[in-house]
Amino acid sequence: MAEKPKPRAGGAPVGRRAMLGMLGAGAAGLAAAPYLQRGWEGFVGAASQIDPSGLTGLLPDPGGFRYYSVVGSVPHKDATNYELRVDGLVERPKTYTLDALRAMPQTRVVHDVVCTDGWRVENTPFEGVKLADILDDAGVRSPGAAIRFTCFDGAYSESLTLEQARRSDVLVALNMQDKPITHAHGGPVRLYVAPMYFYKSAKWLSGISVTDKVVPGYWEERGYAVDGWLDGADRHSGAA
Ligand SMILES: Nc1nc2c(c(=O)[nH]1)N[C@H]1C(S)=C(S)[C@@H](COP(=O)(O)O)O[C@H]1N2
Ligand SMILES: [Mo]
Repeated sequence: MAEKPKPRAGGAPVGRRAMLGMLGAGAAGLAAAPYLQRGWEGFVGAASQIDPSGLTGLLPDPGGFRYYSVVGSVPHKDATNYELRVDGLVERPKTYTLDALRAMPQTRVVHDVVCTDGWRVENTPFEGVKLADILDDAGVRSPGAAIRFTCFDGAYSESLTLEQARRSDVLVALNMQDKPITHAHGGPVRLYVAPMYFYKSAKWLSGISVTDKVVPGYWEERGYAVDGWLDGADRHSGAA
């Protein structure tokens, strides 16, 4: 699997230790800012704004996850303003509120989370609406064959084939580790594709569009495999 492209600052490559040192200096400056009152997420969000290269992804959070975003700042959304738009090659285009998603049958999937950068968080529960149920609600029409996911960060995108999207271990997730998904982890709603590397699990999910063929997503345009199967994944099982 290709690595994320190496970021550059001022034209010169910045090593991981150098960047972490710079972040350390930045953290001292941030101590006076209100960010720290928001705890770890506020710090990481703030640090990512002074670190457009994205290397804040190297900061481990207490749960073993690392924060990733391809943009510096992402709007916060909650039940008052969150919307998920389902459109493209469907019979019934539809927009879901957070409450509407909460009212649908919920499925819980427990699986290891694995990033291509080498970290793993074992046995992580995610819970939400099966993507298959949302697709059935909208009614995929011919020649629909794939899904394009978009995000309210305004930049990230992902894709799945229709067959992958209909698996019962692919969720429009509302909970992670049995709590509502935090903003830092892509809340209030993120995609969760249990049998694939975590880059397939788009954070801050806002759009599900049925397309006639796979449209490569953000990292896929930058060299990642479109099929992000984990080693040992059962590629043809419909089940979790
Ligand atoms: N919108 C969005 N979704 C994203 C990403 C991103 O940068 N933006 N990064 C992906 C990658 S590479 C990983 S490993 C996970 C990280 O999720 P986390 O920040 O909750 O640990 O989100 C995936 N989904
Ligand atoms: Mo990742």
